Amino acid sequence: MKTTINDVLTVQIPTVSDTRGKLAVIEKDCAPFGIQRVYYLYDVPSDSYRGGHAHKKLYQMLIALSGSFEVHLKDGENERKITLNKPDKGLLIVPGIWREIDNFSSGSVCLVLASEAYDEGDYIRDFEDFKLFKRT
Ligand code: T46
Repeated sequence: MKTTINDVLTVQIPTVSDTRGKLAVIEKDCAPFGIQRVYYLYDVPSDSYRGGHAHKKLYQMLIALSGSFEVHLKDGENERKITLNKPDKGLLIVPGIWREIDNFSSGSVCLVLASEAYDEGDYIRDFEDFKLFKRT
C-alpha cells in the first residue's frame, strides 16, 4: 500500500464561539469518510502506550478532546510525531500507517471517529508484517 505519513493531515474543525463557550462541528467536509464508529480513550495513565498497529482499510480521525498526547506515525520509510492538544484539531489517519500513542497528560481524552465497524482482521499488529504489507 502506497500511503505515506504525508497523507496524514491535521484538520481544523469548524468552531462556533461566543460568550457561552465554543461549539465544534464535524461534518463530512471535515471528516471525509462515512463515520461508522466513535470511541474514546480516557482514564489513560500517563506512562501508557497505545496503538502499536496499522489498519488495512480503516480511516480515522483522532481528536484530543481534553489534555494532550503524542501520536508517532510510520509508513515503513519515514516517521513523524504529532502532538494533539486542541479540541478543534483533528488528525486524519489514512490506511496503511503505523501509529503509536503515548505521553498522555493527566485527564486527557482521545476521541476517535472511524470509517468502519470494529474488525480485528483489519489490524496489523506486528511491525515486520506491516513492512511486508507496505511492500505489496
Ligand atoms: C487506534 C487507537 C487510536 C473493541 O472491542 N472495539 C473497538 O471499537 C476498539 C477500538 C477496540 N476494542 C477492543 C479490542 C481490544 O480488546 O478494545 C481492546 C483495546 O483495543 P486496542 O488495544 O486496539 O486499543 P488501542 O488504544 O491500542 O487502539 C485503539 C484502536 O484499536 C486503534 O484503531 O488507532 O485506538
